[in-house]
Amino acid sequence: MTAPATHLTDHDTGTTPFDERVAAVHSAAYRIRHHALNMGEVQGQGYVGQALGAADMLAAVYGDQLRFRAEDPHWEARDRFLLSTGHYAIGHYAALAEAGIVPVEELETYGSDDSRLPMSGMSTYTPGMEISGGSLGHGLTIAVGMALGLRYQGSSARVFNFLSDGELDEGSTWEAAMGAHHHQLGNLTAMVDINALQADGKTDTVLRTEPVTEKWESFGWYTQRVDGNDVGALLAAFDNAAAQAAAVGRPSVILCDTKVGRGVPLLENREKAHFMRIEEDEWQTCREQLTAGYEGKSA
Ligand SMILES: Cc1ncc(C[n+]2csc(CCOP(=O)(O)OP(=O)(O)O)c2C)c(N)n1
Ligand SMILES: [Mg+2]
Repeated sequence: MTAPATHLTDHDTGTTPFDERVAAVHSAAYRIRHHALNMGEVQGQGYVGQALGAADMLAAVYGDQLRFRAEDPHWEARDRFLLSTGHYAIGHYAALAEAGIVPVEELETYGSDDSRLPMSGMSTYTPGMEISGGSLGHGLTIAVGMALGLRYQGSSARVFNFLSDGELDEGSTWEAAMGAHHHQLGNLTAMVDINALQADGKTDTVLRTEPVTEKWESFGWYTQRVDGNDVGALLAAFDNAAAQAAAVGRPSVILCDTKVGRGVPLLENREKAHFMRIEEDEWQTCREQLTAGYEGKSA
């Protein structure tokens, strides 16, 4: 019997040139966006803008950073990816499909009765979904406990927590940030999607959280802020975070400025972008715009 295949990162192999890694993640992000559009079309609406905005972050973490076994999502030594923002599940499912953890054919069941892919991420439904994260502000608290627990067990697995900028409104996020520093959780990396948007409008009109970088630094975290739609910048930041990773040390945060609807001009400037309604005849245009932009960029 052959051993199950482990998804090895560049840190394990140290062989893949940086530009090849960027190209691989860039094309994975394109497929994630494509999947998200197809899934959104089933419902006619949804959190499509977030999936498009965060696709590069998701592609980078699943394609280049996480250690996992696609056919064994509970493999004990896996790195953990915690989706704090349950409403981003559509993008996460697309990334899980790209990673081979969820079959691509299953994506069309998104949001349907009896589907393993409900609208909000649920750990009991979906392989690879570590937590049920829809109640915002709890993901990082769980990540802290998990990172501490893994360290007690002597595991070298890392914990990645995906947060949104809206979650920076939550006191529990900052309690967790303090706890992570107190316990010196060098095995924890937070990635924050700063898309400047929340359910009630633009982030700076709901609750001004800036200066975000200085806040995380003052909480003792190794802090980097990058263009979250620039794959090269993302991978460089993840490499820096990986180089810092240790059983005992500073936790890392990567603050990612992204654009809602990224890659589909029709959706990039849409009003009411938090939960988009997209007309029946617009989905094909979205896909065409996505592909045109991708081919233009990679030509
Ligand atoms: C504790 C909690 N409060 C409120 C909500 C309702 N809610 C769902 S999404 C959302 C917006 C949060 O901001 P963000 O995740 O940045 O929004 P997006 O970028 O997706 O528009 C809110 C307030 C929730 N899910 N959990
Ligand atoms: Mg937001």
